[in-house]
Amino acid sequence: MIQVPLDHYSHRGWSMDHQGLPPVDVFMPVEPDVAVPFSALPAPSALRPSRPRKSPMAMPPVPQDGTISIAMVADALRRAAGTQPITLIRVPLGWSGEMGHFRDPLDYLGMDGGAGIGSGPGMAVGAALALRGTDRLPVLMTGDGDYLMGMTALWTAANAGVPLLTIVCNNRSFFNDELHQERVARDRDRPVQNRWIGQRIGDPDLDLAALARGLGPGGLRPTDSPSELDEVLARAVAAVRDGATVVVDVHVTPGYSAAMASGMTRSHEDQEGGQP
Ligand SMILES: Cc1ncc(C[n+]2csc(CCOP(=O)(O)OP(=O)(O)O)c2C)c(N)n1
Ligand SMILES: [Mg+2]
Repeated sequence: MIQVPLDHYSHRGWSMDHQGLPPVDVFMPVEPDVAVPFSALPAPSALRPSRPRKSPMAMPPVPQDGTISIAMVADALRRAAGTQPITLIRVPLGWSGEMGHFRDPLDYLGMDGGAGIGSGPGMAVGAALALRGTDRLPVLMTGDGDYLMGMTALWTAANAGVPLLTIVCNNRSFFNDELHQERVARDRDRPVQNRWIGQRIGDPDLDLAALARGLGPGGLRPTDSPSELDEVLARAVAAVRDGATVVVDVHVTPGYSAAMASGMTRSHEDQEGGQP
């Protein structure tokens, strides 16, 4: 196990930002792309994917109930982009590794260093500005919570003429915290079905694309229909290629990957070694 991080520059010992330190054999405190020349990576087919844990909450790649999953959005985005390389500036928390293979350092820019919800839109505008004039399609795939806490940054993109495609994977919830509340409910023998309280963002549902239009960017009306996805994303990609800042609001099924959901909702007693 080789770890190639610079995380320790942003962590504080007193707050234990680092959380559990992984057991590693080799620690290389440098930028990853300095440490690993891409030619040295094994071909993707040689990498054995880890087997996801089973979780009742895991979002299936293609839901059977006619709703849209994040995996379906990722597939539709690839179809809409065609041969143009995509830079995924951010991915939503429900993203899972198998939803896309990143081969070039510009394929995916990673998360922010501090895990602050609301940082996505601002960082996306900056990244899209840096990519303006290149062959890349700059795409922010974001959760509705991250979008709502920082979306006023999109005015800057409209004002400065920065092409950017924002796809809100709108599960109508701060879903991450529904899972935290579920975990605490389990630990304290409280009703798990109350986990949504204070976290759901619905009733009434928000029109996130209309909010964007109020700031200047283009916003396509919300969609929850798998059959509309291709057409909506094709229109959005065409507009971004013409230089526009565009927001697409896609209603996705709430859920995380199996590994993430089961890790977040295990009670302390369930954890291996019983560590709190
Ligand atoms: C400024 C800030 N407030 C609160 C949190 C705690 N937090 C982490 S994830 C999350 C919910 C994110 O919602 P969304 O972007 O919609 O993603 P989802 O979990 O629904 O996929 C919250 C509130 C945080 N990380 N930063
Ligand atoms: Mg959400």
